[in-house]
Formats: sequence, C-alpha cells, structure tokens
Amino acid sequence: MKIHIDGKYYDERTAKVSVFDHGLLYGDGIFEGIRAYNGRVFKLKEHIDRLFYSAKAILLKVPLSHAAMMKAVVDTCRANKIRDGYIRLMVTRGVGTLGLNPNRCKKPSVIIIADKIQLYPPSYYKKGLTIITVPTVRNLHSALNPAIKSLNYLNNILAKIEATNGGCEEAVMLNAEGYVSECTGDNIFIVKGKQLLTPPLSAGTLYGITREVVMDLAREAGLTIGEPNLTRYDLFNADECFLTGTGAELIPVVKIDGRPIGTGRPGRTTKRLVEQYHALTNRSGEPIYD
Ligand code: PXG
Repeated sequence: MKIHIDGKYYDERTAKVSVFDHGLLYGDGIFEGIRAYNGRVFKLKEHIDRLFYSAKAILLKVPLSHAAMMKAVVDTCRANKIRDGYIRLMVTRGVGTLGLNPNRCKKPSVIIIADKIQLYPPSYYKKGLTIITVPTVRNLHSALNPAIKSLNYLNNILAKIEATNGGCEEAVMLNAEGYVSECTGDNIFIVKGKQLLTPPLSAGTLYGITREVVMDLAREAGLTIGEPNLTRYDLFNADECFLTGTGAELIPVVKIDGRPIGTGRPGRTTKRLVEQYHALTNRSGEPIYD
C-alpha cells in the first residue's frame, strides 16, 4: 500500500509521522472518511468542502487548494489501484513543540490512506442492528462543535466503548438537553408513516454527507423529510430506524434499549432506500481512471 504524506508516497511500513506532530500530541487536526465505488470517488467535492469548513473552524490552513486536494485523493486511489475502497484523509497541525500553542507548528501535514473498510459484519445489514443509549453525552456545540470532524474523537470512542460493554455494536448519543444527537460514527433516522425524520444539526450532529444523500433519495421516493428534535420515546415508537455514514452506508436498526422497532425486522422503506443508495454509489462520483 502506498500512503500519501505531504505530496510523496511511502510504503505502509515506512509511512511515519513525527511524535511532535500536534495531531498526535493533542488531537489537533481534522479528517475525512471517503468511499470509492466502482472506480469513482463518491461525493468527493462534498467531503473536501467539509474538510475546508472543519479547517476554517479550527484556524488551520490547509496546505493545498480545494482542487489540489481532490486531485491528491484521486491520485492516491490510482496509485493503490483502488476501485472499491475507503479513503482516510487527514490534515494535522504538523510538527511543533511540547505545549498547546499551534503557532509553534510551522507546516500542517496532509496524509491520505486508500484502503478497505468493513465496519459491520454483512449479516447485520440483513438482520439489522441492536443498539443502546449510552451515558456519555455528545459534545456541546459550544464546547467542541460536533460539526468539526476533528482528530479528537474521544467523545465518540467513549460512547463506542459503552456500547460494546453493553453487548452492542453502536450507541445512540443524546445531547446535553437529552435529545437524540447521533451515533458514534453515523447519523440516525426514523421512519414514521410517510415521514422520514432525523435530528437537526443543532442537536449536535455531524453534517453527514450520507445523511444529505439519503434525504435527497427519500424526497425522490415521495417521503416527507423532517428535522425535529427527537427523544428516545420517538425512536422507540418509530416504524423503522436506520443509521447512515460513509463507513456504515445504510444499516437498519431493529432494537433500541430493549424495545423492538416496528416489526423488529428491517423495514420496507429502509430496504428501498438501501437499494436507491447502492444504485447511486455505483453510478456517480469522481472518476479515478480515464
Ligand atoms: N456522525 C459522526 C460522528 C461521524 O463520524 C457520520 C456521522 C456520518 O457522516 P458521513 O459524512 O460519513 O455520512 C460520521 C462519519 C470510521 C468511519 O472509520 C467513521 C465515519 C465515516 C467513515 C469511517 O469509523 N464517520
């Protein structure tokens, strides 16, 4: 595997970052998780847009232009002969000195890994996930805004640990007001009649790219979309529930905190959206090969 670091390719055994990189010392940096399907990078522009928004929010100057960053991602896929895969793009604050001050870091680093990902076993996509609400609440947007896809993912990791300790693969995270926010690496949706509902961004959710895609597909399918604050009660009484994310794609949820959702099996609307999603990922995106 060839890893892109600051414009050069390194073999995975020699691809190294400094122990003085503030990405490691303080989690000071940002990232994107992107997928390639069928020789195309899916929603690449949207991912790079979000990367630049995250950078702006933490006053990090991305050392490449938007266009150059898109090209670097496509080139790294080509160098690794990727047709279907997962791209992890990071921009760290770069090498500095001990002490928080980011001004000591002279040059941000760009790292691009193009590999594979399998977040959940295939059987879960068929039978659906069982998830639980966990005690760790989602970061306050006034403290560390979840819209920033930062290299500090401890909030999510703590929730993930609590989910796995509880025998589940994924956690529902509430915000400090007790409303549903999202899961540790996915946005959450419910279906109620002809309505598709998902928490608003103000509930402390990442501006999920899959979330946007699914809302567009649902509109095409004639569903009404809503973004109200949701409580656990709303989840328990939904007809269907599913999660969305670049890694997870669309995955049905069949039980939350011991309550079966709807029939307790993946719902019809969810299944239809999954089909629409795969049809879209298969035919659109930034071409890797001419
Ligand atoms: N919420 C959070 C907290 C996320 O980290 C999403 C929602 C979904 O966003 P997108 O834009 O991907 O639809 C994410 C994304 C991983 C991995 O390695 C995690 C994500 C994406 C890809 C891989 O666990 N999370």
